Amino acid sequence: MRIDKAEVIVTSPDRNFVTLRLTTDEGHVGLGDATLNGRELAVVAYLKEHVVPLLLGRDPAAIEDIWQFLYRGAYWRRGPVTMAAIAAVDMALWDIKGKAAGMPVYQLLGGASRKGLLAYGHASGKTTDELFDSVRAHLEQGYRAIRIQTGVPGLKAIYGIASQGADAGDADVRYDHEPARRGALPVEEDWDTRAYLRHLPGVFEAVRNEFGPEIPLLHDGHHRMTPIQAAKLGRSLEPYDLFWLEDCTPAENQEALRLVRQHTTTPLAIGEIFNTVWDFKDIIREQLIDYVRGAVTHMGGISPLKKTLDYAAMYQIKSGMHGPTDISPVGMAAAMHLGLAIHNFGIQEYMQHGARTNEVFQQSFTWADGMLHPGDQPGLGVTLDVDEAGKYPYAQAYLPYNRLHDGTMHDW
Ligand code: EZ4
Ligand code: CO
Repeated sequence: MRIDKAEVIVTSPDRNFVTLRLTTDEGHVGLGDATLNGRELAVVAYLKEHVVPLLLGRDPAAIEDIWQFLYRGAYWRRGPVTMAAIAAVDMALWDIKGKAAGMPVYQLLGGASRKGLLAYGHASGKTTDELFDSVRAHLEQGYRAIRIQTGVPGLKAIYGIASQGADAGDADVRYDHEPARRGALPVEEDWDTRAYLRHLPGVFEAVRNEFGPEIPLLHDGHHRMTPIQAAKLGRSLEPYDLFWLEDCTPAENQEALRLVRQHTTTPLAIGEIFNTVWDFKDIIREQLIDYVRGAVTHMGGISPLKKTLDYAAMYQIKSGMHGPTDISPVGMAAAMHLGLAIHNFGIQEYMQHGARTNEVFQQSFTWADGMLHPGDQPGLGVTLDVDEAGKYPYAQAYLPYNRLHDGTMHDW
């Protein structure tokens, strides 16, 4: 078998997605997600200019060799643009291998280790009342684990809080699902860590009082704290039994987690912006985290993320793959196949794509009783309707950023 066509398809149904579509001489089509939120076209150029010409004529069965060729052969390793591009190739090749074998990808990865994947959704609200409504809406949708994000008194706008979308008056702005916003420039938000640290424990106390002790609750700190602030937050949240505290400190400084770890038993999750096993190596070996947040799309594909998670398994560290709406349905499918197959699955983030996205990408996964399953179609189980995709041209969109009250840029 040979790869005889490689197309890079950009579409923006509810938001921007970059998809690599490989076709073989035997007519098999493989899809890979290469979406890098807010920097999408850099990956498009990387793929079109430097990867597509290297793929044509190759045997698509040689997944590991092609991965090593693209990673080692470039000399310039790692980084979000490079690794999203390689991830798309890896996913598309697993998709083709599955279709050629007549098997879903999870079977090729060792078969199902469980019936389905526990998934968590994003509840949020500016106020505690709005937050409670959002939690109730998620429970009605069947979610059995919920991330809690809330407004902070004195701050105007915070990432991931639903009601800002309504304020913006723009039906296309899905703040309830995703903070990226279409427009020529990113939106500025404000931040005050001390106000946040004062406010959050009371919110979790209220949520536990209202919804009981059983439901797994999660929280995303979005890289905003110093190590000592993160330690303090982790400790103050201990009575509310979090499933995890995510990205408590900026991810570049992995040693920061040692300090956090010494002070709190709140479980820690990190890694949605990590690209390779090297970003995880020390924090896994030192057991500084409990969950690996890497996404298939941003970690270079199914192959390297499986290796990373197998390594994590030796330390009882589990998966918690990133699953926001900027992971395309193809990237989500890849995560579901991998999560179903590995022994150390923890939880899957699941935000739900919009109706237009689901028309562009037809998907075989199921969502029932709070659990995801990738389905049993050969390959990844996603088809891309190219005509439908063509209706939605690329639209510039950025994540927001934030500044402190004195104007200083802060971590987002
Ligand atoms: O900010 O997906 O845990 N989820 C998150 C997301 C990320 C975006 C970045 O592209 O933190 O909302
Ligand atoms: Co996050």
